[in-house]
Amino acid sequence: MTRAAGLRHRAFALLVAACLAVLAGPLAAHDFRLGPLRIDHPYATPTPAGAVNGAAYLRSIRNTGDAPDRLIGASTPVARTVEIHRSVVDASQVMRMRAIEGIDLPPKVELQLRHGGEVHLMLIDLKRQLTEGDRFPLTLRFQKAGEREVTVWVQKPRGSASHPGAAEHKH
Ligand SMILES: [Cu+2]
Repeated sequence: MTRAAGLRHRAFALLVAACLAVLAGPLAAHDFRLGPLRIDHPYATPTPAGAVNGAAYLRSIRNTGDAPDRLIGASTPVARTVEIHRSVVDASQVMRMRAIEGIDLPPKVELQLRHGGEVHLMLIDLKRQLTEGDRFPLTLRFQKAGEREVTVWVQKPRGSASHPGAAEHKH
């Protein structure tokens, strides 16, 4: 085999491997782009019947650009309002959530906004129950990049409890 043919062969093998990896993925994923921002797999955990609030997450958000941006808000037709929350452990070791004004997205940095993490999007006053398999739109608002509607998949995350404190969340 010539060197060029060998390289082509190798490239093809990698392509096949990549395709197989996608097909074999345990969970399908979805992602969105807005300018330099890459928003990977928005999801929400199912809510119990009658729950007032829910929580939405992003598997990751990456700023591939050279300038900082900031996530400053969100809205969805399934809730009256959306707040960006940070979980903090207070002096008596109780986990509490408080609303924050935004999330900084420094250039070339990938952040995770996953369940069990520090930051989440709180869906306040749900208009309907979120059940597994559901999808709903969520509009994310960024300081520089503007707005992007993404689709949120409602799914039970593997091996996790539900949103800590969601049930007793008060405003
Ligand atoms: Cu919260």
